[in-house]
Formats: sequence, structure tokens, C-alpha cells
Amino acid sequence: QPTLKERLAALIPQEIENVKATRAEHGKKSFGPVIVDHLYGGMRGLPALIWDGSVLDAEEGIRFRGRTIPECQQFLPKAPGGSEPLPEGLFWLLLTGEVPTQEQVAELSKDWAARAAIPEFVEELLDRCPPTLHPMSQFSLALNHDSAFAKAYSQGISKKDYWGPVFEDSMDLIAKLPNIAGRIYRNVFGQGKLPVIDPAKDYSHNLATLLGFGDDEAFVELMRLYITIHSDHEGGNVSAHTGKLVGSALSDPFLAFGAALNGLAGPLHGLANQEVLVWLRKMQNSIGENASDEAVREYVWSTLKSGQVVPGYGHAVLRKTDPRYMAQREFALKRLPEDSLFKLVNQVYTIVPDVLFEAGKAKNPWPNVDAHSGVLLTHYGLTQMEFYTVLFGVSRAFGVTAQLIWDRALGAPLERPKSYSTASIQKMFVNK
Ligand code: AMX
Repeated sequence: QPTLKERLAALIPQEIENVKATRAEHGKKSFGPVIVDHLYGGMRGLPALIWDGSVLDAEEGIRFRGRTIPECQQFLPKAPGGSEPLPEGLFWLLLTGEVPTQEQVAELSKDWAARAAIPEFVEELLDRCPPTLHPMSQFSLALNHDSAFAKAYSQGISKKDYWGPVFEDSMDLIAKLPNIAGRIYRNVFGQGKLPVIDPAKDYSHNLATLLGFGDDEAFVELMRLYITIHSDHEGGNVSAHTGKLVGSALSDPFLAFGAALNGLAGPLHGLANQEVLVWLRKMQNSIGENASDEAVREYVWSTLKSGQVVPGYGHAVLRKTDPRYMAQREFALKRLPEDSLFKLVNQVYTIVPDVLFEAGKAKNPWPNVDAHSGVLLTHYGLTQMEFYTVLFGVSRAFGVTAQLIWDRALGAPLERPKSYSTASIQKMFVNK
């Protein structure tokens, strides 16, 4: 059976021809006008990027290489005795569009475990960070080290060979993230010495062990589901697009992904999972536990009236409840239906959409992925909410690096859209 790299090497020439044929046939066709509001409106809906791993439909949510989350849960290989997909298989799917065998996935687990160690200077760098530096800031800081691509580039590698060292860097990056994340967790939250990675275990199991939850099979299963659903959400979101943009300058995958993480660290994007827990706790402090629907409704209104957003609700593209929210809800219904915080999350789910709808501003009143992840982590004892976005970051590496590899394999150019000033827009439309 071929390894992931061998499979990719076979697919790349076909895909180069496929892109050539697509451009020859459709290259000059237009789909939708650019209007001035696109420039002022954060480019919402403007078709602008190629992203092969996943496509997001406003009504249906994400599909990874054409497959929905429930389909991935059904078809991707699982750990022995487990019921959630292994993120190793998801990465294979994102890169190749194919479902790997159990053996191919096991090889990938082993490969990542073998690459997992981080350089000593990175360990020291992390150990010297004050615990007051947010875990996400520490996370992006520690990434850049010996890059195979940067080295090959400085030695004059040919453009057609870029993808090889970018693949190696991407594999190293994904493999090392658990050690970096685990170290940050233990340093910041005083959880004792970091154990070593077990090459016989899968990626999610090792990540759980490094965080101190390796003996809890339910938490390990949660990590498998968590990484799978957080991996990729097409190309236009802040983290994915940042990674692609920075990579287009031929910055190596470590630099490109570090930039992506800095975008993920914003409260309107990945930090929303932390914000949701902060908001739920504040609500409990204000109106007490087991509050009535009326009290919750009033609290939601008070959030809106003070000019803040309700974290975990709304989306720039989605117009329905996020299937990533639903997958986590199913997990909770199966494994922790009586959890009091889960009950609050459910109660909020029955109230917030009505309020946002009545308030009349948000285009999508439904919950997104971040409305649910914190309650699951809290249930199993990972209560330090400042750490939540780091786990999102570990997962997002899968989607961002998959596209970086394809961008370099297909020779994607430097990104350089055109900008205008308000004065130049006004001039353009004089007498029109
Ligand atoms: N609470 C209150 N107001 C909201 C809202 C929410 N959850 N969602 C949108 N709105 C407001 C916007 O702030 C905007 O107000 P404005 O006109 O005064 O600027 C108005 O509704 C229209 O916004 P929109 O077109 O519906 O959304 P958008 O594409 O501009 O922004 C998003 C999308 C996610 C930033 C926004 O819904 C939001 O702030 N949600 C809360 C934060 C959050 O959960 N982020 C995580 C998203 C998922 C992810 O990336 N991980």
C-alpha cells in the first residue's frame, strides 16, 4: 500500500493537467460581478480563492472533499473499539480526496509520533514564557524552526519540486503540535512534567496524554472528533486565508501557519470558543445556575444592549445551525446528557436565535462550532478556557497545510489583489 507521500506524488501530475484543462475551458468565464460593497464589506461572498480540501455551503455546512461530517464519521477509519474518525484519515482525505485503509492510517500515526519531538531551544523558549502570556501567543511564537523548504529554497530548489519539502515541513509541523500544545498547557496551568509520546498510539491519544487525559477513553474519542471537525472550513476564513496568503510569498509552512494562528486567536474567529465559556460563566454569576428561560433571555438582551456580540452565534457564510455544532451536540447527548453546563448550552440554544432574530442585525442567528466545544472539554476536566483556542489551532493545521502542499504542487502564484481608495471609487463612478 502506498504511503501518503507516494499517493500524492501520483496524484499531482493528474491534478496539474486537471487545472490546466479547467483554466483552458473556463478561465475567461465570469461568475458574478464585483460590487463596491465587496470592498467595504470585508469581501463577504466574493469568489476569490481556490481551496481543494473543503467547500462550505451556507445551508448545509462543510463538506470535506465532498463528504459531510456524518459521512466522515461513518467512512473514515476508527481506532480499535472507537467510534469517532481518526484525524489521520481526515488528513489523508483532505490531501488526496480518498479514504485511506486502516493500515495507511496506522502508518501515519507512527510517522507523526516519530517526528513529534521539538527542538530543545523551543522547549526552553516555552519554559521561559511567563504564564500570563496567552497560550495562543506562546503557540504561534514557538513554531518556526528548521524548515526543509526554507533550506531547499536557499539551495536553489526548482519550482516543480517545491511540494516535497513543503510536505515534509507540514508533516513535521502537525507531528510537533501536540508536544508544543502540551508543554504550554503544563507550563501555564502547572500540571506537572510532560510525558513522552507513545509511537504505538494514535495522534489524538498522544495529544490527550500530553494534556494529562490519556487514560480517559471518552476524552480521547472527543479529541478525535474535535480535530476532525475543526480541521478545515474552506479557504476564506481568517486563519485558512492567512495561511494561504503568507504561504504564497513562499514563506515556509511554519511561518505561514504561525500567521494563521495569529488570526485564529481573534475573538470573532477561533478565540470565540474561549469567549463562549467566559460568557456562560458570567451569565451564571449574574443570574445563578438553573435560571429560568426568561432570565436567560434578559441576559442575552443585556449582552446585545451593551454593544457586545453573543459569542458562538452567527457566521459570515453559514445560514443554518453549524453541522460542527450538531456533531458535538450528538456527542454530548450520547455521553453527558445530564451535565449541567450542557443543559445550559441547550437552554441558550433555544433562546439566543429568537433574540438575535428579533434584534434584526445578525444575518445568521444560529450557533457555530464554538458554542459547543468548551462544554465538552470542561466536562472531562479541561476547564482552562484560555487553552481552548490552542486545540482549535492544532486541528486547523490539518486543513491549512493540506492546501499549502497543493498550492506549491500546482505552482499557485503570489496573492496580490487590487485595492482602491474611497476617492478613486468616487472618481470611477462620476456621472455613472
Ligand atoms: N451577536 C450579536 N451581534 C451579531 C452576532 C452575534 N452573535 N453576529 C452578528 N452580529 C451583528 C454583527 O456584529 C453586525 O453588526 P453591525 O452591523 O453593527 O456591524 C451585524 O450583526 C451583521 O453581521 P453579519 O453579517 O451577520 O455577520 P458577519 O459576517 O459580519 O460576522 C461573525 C460573522 C461570526 C464575526 C459574527 O456573527 C459574530 O461576531 N459572532 C460572534 C463571534 C463568534 O461566534 N465567532 C466565531 C465564528 C466561527 C469561527 O470562526 N470560529
